[in-house]
Amino acid sequence: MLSPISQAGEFTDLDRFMFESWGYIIIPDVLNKEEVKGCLEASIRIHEKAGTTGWAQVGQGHESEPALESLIDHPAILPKVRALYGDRFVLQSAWCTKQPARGGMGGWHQDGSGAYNFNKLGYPIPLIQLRASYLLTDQSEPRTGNMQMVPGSHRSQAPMPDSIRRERGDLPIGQVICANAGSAILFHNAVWHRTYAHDLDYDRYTMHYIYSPPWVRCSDRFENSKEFLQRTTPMRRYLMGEFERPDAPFGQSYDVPDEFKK
Ligand SMILES: O=C(O)CCC(=O)C(=O)O
Repeated sequence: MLSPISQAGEFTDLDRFMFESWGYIIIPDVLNKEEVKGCLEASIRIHEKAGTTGWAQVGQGHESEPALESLIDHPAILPKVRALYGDRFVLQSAWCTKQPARGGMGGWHQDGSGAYNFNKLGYPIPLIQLRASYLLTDQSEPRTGNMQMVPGSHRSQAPMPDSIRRERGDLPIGQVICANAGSAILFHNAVWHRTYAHDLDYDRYTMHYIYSPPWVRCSDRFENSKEFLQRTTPMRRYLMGEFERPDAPFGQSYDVPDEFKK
């Protein structure tokens, strides 16, 4: 099966071509077994603490769970984000998604804002929420709570038909992403996607890190924990998006971390 397979680290010319053509790339084996285990246990803890039931998302887990914090600036992915955005971007949100055991098909959607749809901004829909999704359970077979994506749909001027959306129906060009736990998917907000069915008897967890230009408001948190800002690294603090605004709106005065100055 065709697949936009990439590698950890540098965003190569081929990565760029695949990302522009399909709207996403898949990076296998980003996390080792120990890291997957740590992130999965952390994910289960934050959902238990939040008392979620059914399909659910919990944000801001990076503040309380070191394993989830370590993915914010993962060296396999951050160079790719930087290659797409330049030096000024923030972590707009970090959502841990649970697809419960024997969960059904999710709804097709593009990422963005229902309050002001990104397709109103122009064509092609700009890159405003670049998502890195880390699979924390095995999804190497279909119907294991995979992500399903429509390749190239970030450039479609036609919407997905309402009938398909209403019925959560299949379409001939949807790719069910099959990848091991520890793989990551990097994708454009405008790609049509959904959660695929999960037939097995355990809950599926995926960690989504969403990177945006510095002027986009965060959606998983009203404010950053002061304690977290104090104790975390300069790079992670930078990605939390706290910058002085008055004299230079929209992040112009946002000093980049030392790593970006090298
Ligand atoms: O985790 C998933 O299965 C999908 C999450 C998703 O599509 C979203 O948050 O937009």
